[in-house]
Amino acid sequence: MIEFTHAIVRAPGATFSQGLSTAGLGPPDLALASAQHAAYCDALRACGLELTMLDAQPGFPDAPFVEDTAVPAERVTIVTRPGAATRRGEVDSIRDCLRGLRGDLAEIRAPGTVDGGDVCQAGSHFFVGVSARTNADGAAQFCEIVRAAGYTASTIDIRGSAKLLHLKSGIAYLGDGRLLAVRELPRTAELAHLEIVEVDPRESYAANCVRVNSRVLVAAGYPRTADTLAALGYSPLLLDTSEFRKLDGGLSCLSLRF
Ligand code: CIR
Repeated sequence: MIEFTHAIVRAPGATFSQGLSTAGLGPPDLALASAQHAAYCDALRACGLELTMLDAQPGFPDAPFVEDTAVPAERVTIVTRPGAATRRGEVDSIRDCLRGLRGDLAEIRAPGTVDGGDVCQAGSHFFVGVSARTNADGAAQFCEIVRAAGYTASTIDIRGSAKLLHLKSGIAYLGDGRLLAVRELPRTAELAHLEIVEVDPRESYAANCVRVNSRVLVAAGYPRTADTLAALGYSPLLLDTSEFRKLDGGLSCLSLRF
């Protein structure tokens, strides 16, 4: 498993409650979201990561979901082109930040769209979700970029899985050849060599957990998933994400880790 040393995060801004949402859970509370975000940052620090905190962007309510704007892998860093037009402008400050921290960057170009939430790295293989946000052109560009850097890559079409906004809404790579996944994940041939740990259908949201070094960040309130992970020998670190869930977001979306 990659040993992360760094993360980029962005706290929610004044307009956060206007972010995109299909959850039907009502608007998020900014004060609570800010407190949850601060606890998330503390958790990343507790996992040994140094944080770069970007300024809030009131013009982009969804900007705290930084994961969608870039994919910083060991051998290449890709700046994405988010599928939602209202989110495209988020990439400018991410690009500037990553250029300083990571050097040369690859970019997804129009008409391609990719949301980082659709990209799941499992060792040296990238799974790329084709979704309502990541189109076939963007997924193909992404695969070509990472293959040129020496990785393998394949796509998973999740457009038939209405509950999944992004691929990583339904899966998380835990390391050790093991994937946590919701039952409705389309089982492609490239998944065959992985051990798939199925999330209890009552806890689908908790599939979006994040392995960070010796810990696994898990959404609080999903005890079956936390117990399953603990039984497998992982060390779950529970975090309340209620306000981010209201905007269809989860734990992975809130940081770029490298
Ligand atoms: C959006 O709809 O784009 C945001 N409200 C939520 C993005 C969540 N990101 C992610 O799952 N990677």
